[in-house]
Amino acid sequence: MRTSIRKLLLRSATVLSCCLLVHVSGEIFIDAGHKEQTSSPTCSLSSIDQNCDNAKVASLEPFRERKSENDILTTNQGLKIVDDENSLKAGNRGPSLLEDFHFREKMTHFDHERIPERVVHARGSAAHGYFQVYEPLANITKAAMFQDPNKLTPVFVRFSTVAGSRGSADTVRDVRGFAVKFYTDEGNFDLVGNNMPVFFIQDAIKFPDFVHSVKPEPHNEIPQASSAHDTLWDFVTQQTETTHMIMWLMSDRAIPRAYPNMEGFGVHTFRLINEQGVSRFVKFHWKPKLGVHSLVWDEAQKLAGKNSDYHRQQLWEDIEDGNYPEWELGMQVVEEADENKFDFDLLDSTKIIPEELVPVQRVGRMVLNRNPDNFFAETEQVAFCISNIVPGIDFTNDPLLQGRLFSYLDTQLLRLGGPNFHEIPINQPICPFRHNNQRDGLHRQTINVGKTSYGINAINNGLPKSANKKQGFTSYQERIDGYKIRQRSPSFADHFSQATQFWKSMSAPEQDHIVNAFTFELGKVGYVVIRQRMVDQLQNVDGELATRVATNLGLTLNAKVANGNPKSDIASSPALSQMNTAKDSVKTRKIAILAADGVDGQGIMDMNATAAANGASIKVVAPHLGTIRTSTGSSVAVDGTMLTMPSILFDAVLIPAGAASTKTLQESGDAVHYALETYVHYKPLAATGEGVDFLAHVGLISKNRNLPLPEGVLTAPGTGLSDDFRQQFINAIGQHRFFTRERVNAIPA
Ligand code: HDD
Repeated sequence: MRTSIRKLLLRSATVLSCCLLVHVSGEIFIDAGHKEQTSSPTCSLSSIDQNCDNAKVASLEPFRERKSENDILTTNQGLKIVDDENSLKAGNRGPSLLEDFHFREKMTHFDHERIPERVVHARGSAAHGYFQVYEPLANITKAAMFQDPNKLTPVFVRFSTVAGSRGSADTVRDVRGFAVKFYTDEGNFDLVGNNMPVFFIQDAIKFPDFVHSVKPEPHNEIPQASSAHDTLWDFVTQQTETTHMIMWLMSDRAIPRAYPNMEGFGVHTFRLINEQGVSRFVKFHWKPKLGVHSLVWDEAQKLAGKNSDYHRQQLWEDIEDGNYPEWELGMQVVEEADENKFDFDLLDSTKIIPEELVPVQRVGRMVLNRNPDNFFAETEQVAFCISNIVPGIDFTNDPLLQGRLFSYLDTQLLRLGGPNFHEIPINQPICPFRHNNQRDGLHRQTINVGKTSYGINAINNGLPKSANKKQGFTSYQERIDGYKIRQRSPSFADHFSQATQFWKSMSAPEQDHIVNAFTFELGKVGYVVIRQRMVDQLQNVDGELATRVATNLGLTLNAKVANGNPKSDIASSPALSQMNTAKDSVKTRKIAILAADGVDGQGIMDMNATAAANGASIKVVAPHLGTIRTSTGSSVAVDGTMLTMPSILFDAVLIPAGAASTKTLQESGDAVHYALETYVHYKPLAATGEGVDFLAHVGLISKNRNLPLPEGVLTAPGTGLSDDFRQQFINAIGQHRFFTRERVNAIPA
């Protein structure tokens, strides 16, 4: 009789498979099968506001294609099609006939399938979810979505890279877009942010220049999705206001481990307005429950080739696996009276408000729990507009924000083909929204009725009538008094202090990564003069940083740099360092078990149970696919080979006991590389029994077992994994990386 004892978690990175580890009279073998990809639960129309917790998802239901076994192929006009394999021809070998309406319909539709990709943020992926406030925030805002802790406001969130095209790699060094569309009862509110809290420029009029400089160069469209080229650094060294953001771009924030490991920021200072009309300034933050973690640069580059969908796929799989990504919404609230108390301007988007000055209050949470049904219909056609606002929130005079208020609507008109893009299902609000006198235009869906399409009218009783001030949106009545000028405010003049603060706030390994990033990027710049200019610019940030980058580039510091004396009294901001992030969870972490025939099966089972209990997952990686035999003669299903599941897809590696398994691994260059690569990417490595010999064989630990182990390397004798050992390994995986582990330069990678 077969007794199922454990389900091995076995979603491979590319194939969805599952297998069952079963015991038959003391033997372990594997019952492998393919799990059909389940579609996410849908809400029917009748369940809106009842059983379905997401009114937006429910509202999409009428637009969803319904497939049935009785479906017959038709044209778009409903004509049933008999032959979809052959075009209409004059004779067997004759020319095709213009009369072939079916061919023409099929071909013209195909020819018109593409729309312009976003001019920036073209590469992205998205998910549905909800936002829930913890406590009513009536004292600071009247926005309905912030009043009721029992209310789930639907959201659609799109993450993106900035510079690359739609088909570019996920793991490139870049800013990540973090755009949230809240479908509130008062209309859509779009918080279109990034994973970095500042921006490259202070005034929107420079945006086309900045984007042209970072995009592939116009003469040959090289390089794709990379800032490491002449034009970006030419621009950066002409515009010192970019310096703070460049520090973020050169930091580990630009190569996140996964979208759920990123912070998000609204960047600008916005306003919150309460029922009494009192306005306060606010900066929005998204704080990830799983902490802020990053890849290392070598790994990010390899992933760009070996799995260019790395972030997209993880987001998809996390949601399919029920590991719903979650963030807390944070607010830094500043009283109007305090507007001028900072040594930077709140309206300057190249500045943060250090969390140590104004703490981030966590006011609610956002959970992403449903993948889209169709990439184009939802993720591609979603149109974020920073001008989508609700009562209780308002804009400020930040000149970057003001320019964005124009650009987003404008860009959707081109991308989505006209003024009716709000009617595309994913963009429709879930509250009444078509009551106005706008009419017609390309692809209009609404059938407006009646005779009047103007206001004020008498024929239709003046309908639709305007909202009263309590119901609708009114702009905050800020007094404006000034001359019409084209000029940057003197309060925007300090371009370096916060760049210095960022540098000072980094731990030593994070600083090393920044130096390496500058070295890489500037090393790809063909003009020595631009490299030198950047080094000069860095002298305004920190002398040591400038010196280290200059040395790597074979340059010397220029003694004549203007203002080359960064302020010495700038306090560090511990909140900026990823070293201080949450490290208490291994949820979604992936562990490779490197094994071959003769492996200790108990070790695999123990690790599987521990990983699953902690929200992590394992994959058995072996020299070949199929199954491997354990030391007791049973079988274990292999999830992938070292070729298809390289170490860069994992957060940690375990090499279990087993004399024969270890011997095979020692003789395999791929296995040796696997371990070394894991080590130089600072990941936790664990080994038991003979697996420990393997680590010694590849030189990662000393053959003298009495010497201390490198950080994040764990070993234990014997077979199986003791409770203590499992816990230590889980703790190590929680740390994510051991950046303080000494880098072994002799190891290639
Ligand atoms: Fe932007 C897209 C974020 C400045 C003009 N932007 C876009 C997206 C994000 C951001 C996340 C992708 C939205 C999506 O997923 O569809 N942008 C930002 C942030 C900025 C910023 C955080 C600075 C604080 N952007 C900015 C400026 C301008 C634009 C200054 C122009 C004046 N952004 C656009 C755009 C895009 C866009 C051209 C391209 C595609 C789109 O809007 O829908 O309008």
